[in-house]
Parts: sequence; structure tokens; C-alpha cells
Amino acid sequence: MSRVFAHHGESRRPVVVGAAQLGPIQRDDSRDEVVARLIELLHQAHRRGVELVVYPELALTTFFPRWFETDISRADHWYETSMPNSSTAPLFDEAKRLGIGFCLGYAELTEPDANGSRHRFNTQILVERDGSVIGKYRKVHIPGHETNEPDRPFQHAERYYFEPSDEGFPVWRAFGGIVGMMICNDRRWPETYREMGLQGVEIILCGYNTPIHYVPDPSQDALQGFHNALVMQAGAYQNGTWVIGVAKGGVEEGVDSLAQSCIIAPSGQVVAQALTSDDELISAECDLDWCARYKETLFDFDRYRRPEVYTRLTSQRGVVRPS
Ligand code: CDV
Repeated sequence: MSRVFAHHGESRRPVVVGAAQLGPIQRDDSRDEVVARLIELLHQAHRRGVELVVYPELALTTFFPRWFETDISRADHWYETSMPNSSTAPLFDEAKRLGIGFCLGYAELTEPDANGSRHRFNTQILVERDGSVIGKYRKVHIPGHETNEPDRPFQHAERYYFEPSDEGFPVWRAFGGIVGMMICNDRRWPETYREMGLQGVEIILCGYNTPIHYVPDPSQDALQGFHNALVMQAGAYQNGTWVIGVAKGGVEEGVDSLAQSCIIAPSGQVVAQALTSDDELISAECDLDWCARYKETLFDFDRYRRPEVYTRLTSQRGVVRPS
């Protein structure tokens, strides 16, 4: 017998979430200047009763993969080698003082591994209200190109600057629910949401930097806002989860990037959206119990999914190419 939900919620698990959109960060802006902006958004969040603030992808610097640096070590200054560090400590301290958790994206340069190699990741961390780092996610889907493409109006050399993570999509028990993270291009792939959906995720935190001009196919430029909403609304609905999408938008070093940060309910509905392309906080009370209305009805995975059948048949059939 299926569960039937009352029109109004019987139980509630509310968490007030803020999407702290950033406007552009120019090349010469210092970490300290940027952190001051993050703290200003944190203060706005505090005034609104926000418990969890989500910042964009690569929130501490300009989007540096737009330039190609032949000697990659000359780009090391864009990366963080520890977290917190002297620049971000004021953010950690202020968030802890206010009792607000946060999610922060940055470029990570690891300590040498057993082979003496250092690794570069596009990373997001989840910080609890007591200032402890409880989760780290490294971007899986790395878009763009590996080598310099000088004919482009600007580079998108993420595949030169970052390794793809082989750690998948973990989820964490935090903020009264089950939290997952993804970064920018990850949001375009249905398996990102489904991998977390299969682990019961209730809220997915996502920072992004999306240039409006998509060099490989400019016909997509006018559709950037549509595609952004399309993928996150579909991912939320099909997995019964909240999705928090947070942009670094506006014209950064001459490159215009999509803003339109938004908070999406498990119904797929947008419940809050940024109006500007600048530093702007949007917020919403996210009732994590609302997820069950989708996870236990239309998207009851255990009851209705049949991957054991269709993945086997699809791999037997293989790819059919247009003739
Ligand atoms: N930072 C990104 O991952 N940006 C990509 C662009 C290159 C398409 C995105 O998916 O928005």
C-alpha cells in the first residue's frame, strides 16, 4: 500500500539556506578583498536567519582557466594548499561566531602524495556551524580543453588545470538531512543527481561559473539560462531533492557569465532566483521532509527502477550511429 501524503505537511524538517551569488572577481582582486565580500553576504544571511550559506565555484579568485599558462607552476598562486588558511580564516571565524555553516568552492593543490606528486582539483567543502570541515567534494566532470587553443576569444582550460576526481559523489549527514555537492558542469549530467539520489540525498549544493558565450557552439549562448534551469529543475524533481545553484556571474575580465542563482524544490519548482549579476543573497526555507513526497511516490527507486534489466540490454545492443 502506497503512502498518501496530506495536502499540508504532517512533519517538517526546515533548514534555511542562502545562495550567496558573487559578481565578478577580477584578476587583481586580492583574496582578502574577496573574503570581505563573502563575509558581507554572511552578515546578510545572519539577518535573514540563514543556517547554511552556499558560495560559487572557485569563489576565492577570478576564473583563471580562461588563461593558458604554459608553465603550470606559474599558476600555483590561484590554488589553496590548506583550508582554512590565513586568507579564509576570517570567514571561518565569522561563520562560527554567527553559527552559520557554509559551502565554499576553490582550487585545491594537494600536498605531495607517496610518489611525490601534487594534484590539482576543483573543490568544494562543507563547513558545519562549529567551523569544522565535514565534507570535501572534488569535481568529477571537467569541461573544456587540455591544451592552449589560441584562436578562441578566451580559454576554458579546466582540463589542463584540474584532474577529474575519482571519488564519485558522496553524501553527508548534516544540517538535519542528507547533503551532497556538485560543481558547475556536473549539474548538466543526470548521473550526478542519480548517484546522490541513490544514496538518499535531500539537498545538493552546487557552485558554477558559466560563460554566456559557449565557444564550441554559439547557438547555445541564448539558451544558457534555459539550460541552467532545465538541468537543475529536472535533477531535483527526478531525485526528490532540493538543489541550490549558485553562480559567479557578470562580466569578469571581459567574459560575461550567467548569474540566475536559484533554489529549487524537490517538486522541480524554483522557489528563489537572483535578480542581478552581482553579489546577491537569495534564501529560502527548505523543508527536507518535502523530499519524501517524491522519493516515496513517483520516484520510489526500489519499487519502480529496473536498471538490472535495461543497463544489461543497452550494453548488449551497443551504440547505434547515424548513417
Ligand atoms: N565551470 C564550468 O564547468 N563551466 C561549464 C562551461 C564550460 C560549459 C558549465 O557547464 O557551465
